[in-house]
Amino acid sequence: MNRAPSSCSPSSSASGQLTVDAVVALLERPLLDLVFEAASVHRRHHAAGAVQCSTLLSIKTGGCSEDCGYCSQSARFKTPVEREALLDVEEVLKSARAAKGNGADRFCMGAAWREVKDGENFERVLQMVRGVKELGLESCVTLGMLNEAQAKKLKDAGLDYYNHNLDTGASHYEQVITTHTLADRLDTLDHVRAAGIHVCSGGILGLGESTRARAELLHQLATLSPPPESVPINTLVRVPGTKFEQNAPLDWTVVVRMVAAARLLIPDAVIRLSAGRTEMTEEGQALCFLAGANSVFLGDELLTTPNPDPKSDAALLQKLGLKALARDVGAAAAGA
Ligand code: SAM
Ligand code: DTB
Ligand code: SF4
Repeated sequence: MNRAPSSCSPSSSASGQLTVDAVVALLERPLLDLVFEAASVHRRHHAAGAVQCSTLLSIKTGGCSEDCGYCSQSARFKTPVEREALLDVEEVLKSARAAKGNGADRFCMGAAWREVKDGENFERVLQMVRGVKELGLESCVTLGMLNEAQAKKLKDAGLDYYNHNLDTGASHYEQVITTHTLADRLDTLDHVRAAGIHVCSGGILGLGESTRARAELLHQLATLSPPPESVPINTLVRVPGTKFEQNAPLDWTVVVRMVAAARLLIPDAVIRLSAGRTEMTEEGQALCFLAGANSVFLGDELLTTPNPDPKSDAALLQKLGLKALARDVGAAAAGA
């Protein structure tokens, strides 16, 4: 079902349905108007001083069959990443305890798989999810595509969020990935939703996409019914050996515009300023927080690439008067 945004509607079609053209127009608005409106909507829907903090761990690294042109873990590219087997449960829980000690409220585990396969490895991931929940942390996994029964098993293990990004707009998708389709990704999101797991889905900027492709991605996310609870906005980390290693760095305003438009189109979602923060200035990040970003990854590594030093992140949050949450930002805003 298509839906118009609940506030500050960008112009939409006569039927009131959100259109890609309307999202293009939103992305092209004068930057400060866009940020001002997004900030206003943000403050109506969320506790503006709070930032949800996740920590990531790669539980199974490299050797992936897929050809995602940005990814250090695709077996199709010769990158600095070495292939590793699925980690042991205890090793993962040790990292989760450390993440909790460092202020994270959610622990996200990523596997370089095209899809989940039933068997010993999946059972081990289910044990990891149970263990993370026992530590009192929210749990998130990103394991590639999955079917309905697998989503149900993850839910039964206590999984809170499943991350599965749409990555880019439909018109640009085949320039980035050819080994699975956008329709495959949407099917997995349906299974996650049907199992009652919160959906975390966003995309990547800097893949050579047009403004229209960015608008298509936002349109697709905003018209999911319901839209994702969590929307990561990643900027390409240019990994040597990948298809996009030579892509030009993005102008910082592109990220701000994408965050602000996501905030206006999906007012209730938590928007994560994800990969790419090491190349952003503090000022650029500050504008993203003003425009509605209210989540980050904390910790000096993402999956296989660096993230800002935790001390500098703590200092940045302190300078901006933002507080890391020990629980969901959306729940705090609702007074739960
Ligand atoms: N294999 C699973 C999948 O594709 O869903 C999970 C892991 S995959 C690494 C998770 C997400 O990380 C991708 O969908 C992509 O959005 C993001 N990502 C991967 N490499 C990236 C890079 N070099 N720069 C920015 N984001 C990246
Ligand atoms: C997401 O949207 N960003 C995270 C998480 N979901 C799994 C991954 C970022 C990966 C950046 C590249 C790397 O470290 O390999
Ligand atoms: Fe594999 Fe995921 Fe990387 Fe694509 S993004 S190559 S599916 S690990």
